[in-house]
Amino acid sequence: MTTLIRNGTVVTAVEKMEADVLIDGGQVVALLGRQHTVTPTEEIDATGKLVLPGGIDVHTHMELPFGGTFAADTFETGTRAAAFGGTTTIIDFAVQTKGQSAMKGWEAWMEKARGNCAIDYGFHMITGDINDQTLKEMELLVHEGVTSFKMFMAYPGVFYSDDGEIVRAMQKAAEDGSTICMHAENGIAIDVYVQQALDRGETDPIYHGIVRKSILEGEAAHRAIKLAQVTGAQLYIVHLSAREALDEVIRARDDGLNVHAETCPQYLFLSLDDLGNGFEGAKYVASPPLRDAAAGHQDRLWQGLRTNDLQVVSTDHCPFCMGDHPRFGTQKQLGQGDFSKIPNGMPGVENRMELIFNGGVSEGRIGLNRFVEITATTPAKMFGLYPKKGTIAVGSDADIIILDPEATHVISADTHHMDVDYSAYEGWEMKGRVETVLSKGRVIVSDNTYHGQPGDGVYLPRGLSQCLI
Ligand code: DUC
Ligand code: ZN
Ligand code: ZN
Repeated sequence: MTTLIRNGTVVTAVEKMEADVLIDGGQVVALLGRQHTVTPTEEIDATGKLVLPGGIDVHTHMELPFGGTFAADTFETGTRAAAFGGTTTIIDFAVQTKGQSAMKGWEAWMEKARGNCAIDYGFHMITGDINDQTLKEMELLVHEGVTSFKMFMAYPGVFYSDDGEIVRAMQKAAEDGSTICMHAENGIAIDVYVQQALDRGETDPIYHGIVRKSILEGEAAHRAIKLAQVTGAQLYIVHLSAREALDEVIRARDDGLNVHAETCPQYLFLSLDDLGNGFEGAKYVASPPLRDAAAGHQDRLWQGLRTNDLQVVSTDHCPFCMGDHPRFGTQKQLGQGDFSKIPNGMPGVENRMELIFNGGVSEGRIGLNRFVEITATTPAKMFGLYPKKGTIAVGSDADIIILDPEATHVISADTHHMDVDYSAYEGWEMKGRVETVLSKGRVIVSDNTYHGQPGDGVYLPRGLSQCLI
């Protein structure tokens, strides 16, 4: 069976062409000029539409146990919502907790995902306990296609690693060629400010944003870069939110170091102001926190995306309900009267592609090719999935979205597909709408309807990063 996407404008990270896309056996088999005589089994008309590589969200947390509860989306609901929004691959984070084997952690996450996903998926590994065994397991995991390891300079007592543990993991990563993904916030210093705020009776969500100072993200980014430099590891800073941290990344890249970074829509579009308005601000509690727009963080992040000092936009999708979740019970409300107990995280996996298209392309901040590059192509290259994923080319998986650049729609929790009872972007009008989504050549979303089933998505063993400087 062959499928032809006809009459669309095909855009990759480097090209824009009037071409028809021929699909066979789940892969792209030809890009054809309009004059061809191919008669496919099935045709999709994309007149007036953009034909783009499916989005790759390299930072999601489905079912993450965190803050006394679990992230609300399962692999089933979260990947289906991702598909609706034009994301056709996720890389989620398997977790190793203290005292546990990393391998066992990965196996547990494989079990959670197996048979449940709507789209293909891979895993990073959160290494929460660096010891001799973990270091050996890092190598074993690379052979299983887990080629990146997330470490936390934040969250003392939970996922936190000290500098010595970071150095040991980075030495091992340098040896194996794997990537260290870093949550760069100085959690030890932040916790002092948290306690001082609570002692003063400052308990509202807004204080989450005030105590987690941007300079402490900059400091952690600097330290992570220096530790990567001394060990020779490749470093990828996750969810970068602060201009101070971006400045460190720019300096490191200018010095020729293998340092990359992602940001997320919430840091490009939302700000400290959203954390105000009493407990409503709990909707926006994530770490790093939303930053003060007046201090210029957002503008600098957009600039970084334009200049390739930032290479990727992911979501850090980690939803918690404002009201009770049917299975997990109380979520954001755990932090009533104490902002430090609000589960950290925001929903977004369904919204990333349209938010970045609307705010980036429709509003003229970035071009179309750059949109594809930061949402699909570089994510694939950064985490060893290219060119199977992240582009439209002969031999690539036919993970393709058809986007109408003129169509508008309004984001709302009433219509989204994430298993969470609010939207961080409620009522926002988007210009540019993902209308049709193909995963490995099959239409899984069209006419606002899901046509796939749990288990369509399979595990992607990943190679090493293809983005070394
Ligand atoms: N930040 C969040 O906001 N949630 C999950 C973990 C993280 O680092
Ligand atoms: Zn993090
Ligand atoms: Zn995260």
